[in-house]
Amino acid sequence: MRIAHALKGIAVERIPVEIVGASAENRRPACLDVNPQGLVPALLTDDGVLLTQSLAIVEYLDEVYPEPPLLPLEAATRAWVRAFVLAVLAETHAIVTPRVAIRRASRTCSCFRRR
Ligand SMILES: N[C@@H](CCC(=O)N[C@@H](CS)C(=O)NCC(=O)O)C(=O)O
Repeated sequence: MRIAHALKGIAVERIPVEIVGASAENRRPACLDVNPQGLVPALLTDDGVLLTQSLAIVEYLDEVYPEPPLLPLEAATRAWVRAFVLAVLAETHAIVTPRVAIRRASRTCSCFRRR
């Protein structure tokens, strides 16, 4: 989202949210009031609409601010870019984000727990 904003030349107010460890803010009421999923990024538009999910937000930015376009013109190259995005979002990031990584780590540790 940051890269999309920069490429489009859109100025936004950015509010950092701690998502790791005991000081994680994303599961606290102040953040859950903004995004009940407790995830970042979230984008509040000038019209007061809250958008979530990074791909949906980036596509929204590309539709509302079409220049410069984020996707290449040629169909096969567009497909390559979309495949890369999905590999990161759907297959890689989904298993390393804190809410998932912490559960996976605790499960792995329990395999080696002494009796
Ligand atoms: N599919 C979502 C994933 C959002 C997501 O997992 N964001 C991470 C930070 S990059 C997060 O908020 N993690 C908090 C957590 O796992 O508790 C998207 O693309 O926006």
